[in-house]
Amino acid sequence: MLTFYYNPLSPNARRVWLTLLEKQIPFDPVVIKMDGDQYQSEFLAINPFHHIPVLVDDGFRIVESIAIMDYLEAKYPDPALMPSEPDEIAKVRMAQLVTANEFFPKMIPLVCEKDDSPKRQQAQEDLPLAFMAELLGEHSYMGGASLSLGDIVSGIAIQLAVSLGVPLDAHANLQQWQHRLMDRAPWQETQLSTSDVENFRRRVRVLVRLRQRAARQS
Ligand SMILES: N[C@@H](CCC(=O)N[C@@H](CS)C(=O)NCC(=O)O)C(=O)O
Repeated sequence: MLTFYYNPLSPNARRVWLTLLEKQIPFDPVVIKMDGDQYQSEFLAINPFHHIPVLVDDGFRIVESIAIMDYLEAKYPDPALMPSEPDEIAKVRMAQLVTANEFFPKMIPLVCEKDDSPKRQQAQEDLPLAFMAELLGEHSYMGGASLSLGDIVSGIAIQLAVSLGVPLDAHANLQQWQHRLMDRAPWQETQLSTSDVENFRRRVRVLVRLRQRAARQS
């Protein structure tokens, strides 16, 4: 049996949660509260980087959401969430990596700054939405005709940006794609409510302050 360490508010954990649900893989859920649980020695023994998600499969421990998704895809190939054509594979990887390396870091001010802050406005303008819209093009999904691991990673980030007030009006294809994703039962099951988003914002602000304090002390 798979043991999945996560928190329903965590977008990185939601990547794995959605992969498990889309593939209908049974798992034992363990909720990590993220208010200090992640620094307990019991959890640090599982992930020394104090992050969720973590997956443990019969004693085999995997950290890093994208590595876990790759593991699940290799071990449970049906339904496939990776295309097989070289250009489609590249698009799925771009959707994942541009989200993780370019999109998510630029979202931090959207989460942490007050609603009327100029830094927040700037962050909104800096989000690479035009790139993501171009990547999707006229296709139904990032990797072509069917849902992929690229849609899971980028779809979660763009959905979170929208719930933080970012409009998608300039990108009709991204809007339609978001509706397509939200028609799926696993996406409905794991969607954050308005109060969840506020809770998430509060938790991230605390984490950012804790990291700044740790950096000043080192
Ligand atoms: N690169 C990691 C990042 C994981 C990550 O940052 N998780 C956050 C929750 S979304 C976390 O566990 N934060 C707790 C902490 O930093 O102490 C992944 O993709 O799995």
